[in-house]
Amino acid sequence: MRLFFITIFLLMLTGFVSGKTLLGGGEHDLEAIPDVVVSHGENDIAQAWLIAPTARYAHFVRGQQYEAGGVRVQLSEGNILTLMLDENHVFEDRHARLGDLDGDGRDEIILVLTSVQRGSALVAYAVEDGQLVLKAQTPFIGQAFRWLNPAGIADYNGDGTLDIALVQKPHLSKTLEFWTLENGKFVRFARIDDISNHHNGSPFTELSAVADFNNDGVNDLAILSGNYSRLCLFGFPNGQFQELSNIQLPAEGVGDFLIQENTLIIPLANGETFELDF
Ligand SMILES: [Ca+2]
Ligand SMILES: [Ca+2]
Ligand SMILES: [Ca+2]
Repeated sequence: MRLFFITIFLLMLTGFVSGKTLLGGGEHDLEAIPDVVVSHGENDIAQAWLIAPTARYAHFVRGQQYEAGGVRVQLSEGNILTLMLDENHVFEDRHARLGDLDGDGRDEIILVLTSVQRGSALVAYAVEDGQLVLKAQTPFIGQAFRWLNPAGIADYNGDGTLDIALVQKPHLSKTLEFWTLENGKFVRFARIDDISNHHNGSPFTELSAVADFNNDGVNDLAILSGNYSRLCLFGFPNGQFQELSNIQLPAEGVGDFLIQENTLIIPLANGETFELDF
């Protein structure tokens, strides 16, 4: 009996009981990446987080010394599911995003998957038959040490389906792209050059924000110009891709964008913030 309690105690220490319940959620997962960010969902997935830190792909664009080798989710009904990548891949990402991209009431898990030979791609996983399975993927950039950074998930063009904004190669060619799932495949429906949402080596990956900046009832994207000195607002008024606004900043934008009520706040390189009311 004593041995039984000791065993239970040890299992609780490691965070698992019967491999099904993770006590306290992702923050208490000993396999989680350092400084784990846990995403919370309201559909079939309660939590999602990155695990298995590895140094096998030494790109480290965010200034850290690891990438994630796997992702773990806790379903709303309690079960834990884990997906581990092989030696040729990492999740070159900060957190696992949740969103129902195909409107079936179940969340997809949206991540940056990087091939050690071919660079990054955007991927969406879903829970099927009790497993995490790859549902859709954009093409790999095609070269090692080439990255993409997601900028926001929203229904930007107002057609009722969530879309994903991302910047391909935010330190090099700097192209903003909009993708959506169509018949189970990622399709790109808008792009524009000379936009960025990350400084190479910076821990701040969210130099972008989603809100309805022009008050037409559809969410828009705030992001920076390629030289980080201008705030650019993009939207799809009447379904047409447009730059809604382009504003000179007093200094380069450097920190994660924040939205408080109806104010967009951008941390600047001079230590001050730029604020835009909308
Ligand atoms: Ca779904
Ligand atoms: Ca859409
Ligand atoms: Ca809008």
